Amino acid sequence: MIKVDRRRINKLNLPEISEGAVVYWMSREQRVRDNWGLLHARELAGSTRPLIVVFCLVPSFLGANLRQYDFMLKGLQQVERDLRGLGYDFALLSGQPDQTLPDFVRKVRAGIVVTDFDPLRIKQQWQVNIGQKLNVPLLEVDGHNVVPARFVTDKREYGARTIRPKIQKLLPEFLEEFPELLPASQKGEGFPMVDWDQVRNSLEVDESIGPVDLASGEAAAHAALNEFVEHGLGDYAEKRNDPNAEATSRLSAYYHFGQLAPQRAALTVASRPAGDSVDSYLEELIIRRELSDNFCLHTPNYDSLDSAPEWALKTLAEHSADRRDYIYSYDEFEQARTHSALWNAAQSQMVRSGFMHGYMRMYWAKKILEWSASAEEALRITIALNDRFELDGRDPNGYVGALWSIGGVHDRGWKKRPVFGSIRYMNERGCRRKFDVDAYVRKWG
Ligand code: FO1
Repeated sequence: MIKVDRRRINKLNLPEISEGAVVYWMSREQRVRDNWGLLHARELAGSTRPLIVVFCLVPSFLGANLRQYDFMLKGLQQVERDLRGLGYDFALLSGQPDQTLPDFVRKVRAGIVVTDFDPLRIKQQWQVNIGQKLNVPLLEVDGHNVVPARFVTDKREYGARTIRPKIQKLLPEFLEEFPELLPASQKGEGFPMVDWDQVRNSLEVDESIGPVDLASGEAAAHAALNEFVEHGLGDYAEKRNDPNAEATSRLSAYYHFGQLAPQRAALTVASRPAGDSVDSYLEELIIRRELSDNFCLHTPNYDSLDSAPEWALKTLAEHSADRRDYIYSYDEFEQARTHSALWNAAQSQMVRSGFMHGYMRMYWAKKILEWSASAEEALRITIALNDRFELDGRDPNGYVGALWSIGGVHDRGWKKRPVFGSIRYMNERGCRRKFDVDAYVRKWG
């Protein structure tokens, strides 16, 4: 018997459940296994209602390009195959979800709709619009956070130090094994198979940023998790800040597209012998990641400098007229044409592989602050480059990472310096103390 914890579920509109199918509108959690939203939809379907899974493909989502769409579509194709294998219907709708989904729900005479929690503005807006248009309930299920974002706290937290005890207190209740998704009990409507080639051809995205060499899909995500736990985790605490060691998990694209549940990774990592590596990975995976969702959920302008704390805005304003040794344009940054071989190498790593090492992401963004005309401009450039080249762009983690580096979000004040004021400073000398900078430049420069 599937029973999803009610504290993961949030009802977004007023109508009560009526006769008919259950529709699961998949969006952030693009997987079949370990998916609380899909499991709850299955729970509601029980033995009497058909369950239809639908994905709304937006022809151009927040400036995403072929790199991200290619990865996402390959994963979705596997989702369709696996769902059909269990006897479920899968449909792909093209267009804006608030234009297409309500009609679809009416057409299939659904009695209830379930979707994924996502703190991004556009998702929240879609949900409000769709909730208003439906005459059946729209439920949101948090399948991303181990401790549901709406439950852990009802306000924006100051930082890891304030959210950590709240999450830790609830972890024993929420870090539970997932039930298995049972096969369909009711025959569906028999939706035709999606024509994925046609879907690819219908995209209206920038194709100049091409796919990268990372296998997409739920199976690949599980394989990458197991590979990391077997071969990378042991050294994680010691080597995670060394971009040459490749000791990080490289799972972020799988989390971003929902091909891997953070909770699955947490269960797997937590089952290993206790130690610094397990602790520090769980800190990143649970506390830091859930802190990002908390920030975006309670900060509608999460991608603007206005959302930085007051002390940070004050110190940046005091130093806004400081002389900059270098000022680069967006194009110069994009083309890795700065004076710093280390910065250029980090930029090239991201452009070529769709991934920049976590430690370098901090250094890279801090230098954009140092070498831009203003902090606002620096944040704009950082987010634009991140969203264009990273596989996991346009994610709460990315917005919060940029604001941590440039706007002091979730950080505190440090020793004052030109341009930065008391925003934490990083420089190449610090990198040299941590890793072999020349080897990194040789590899990516
Ligand atoms: N979510 C959707 O529901 N439909 C889409 O067409 C879609 C496209 C897309 C492209 C690039 C990308 O990085 C994300 C995309 N997402 C899409 C959203 C994604 O699943 C995430 O939920 C959010 O970006 C972060 O929470």
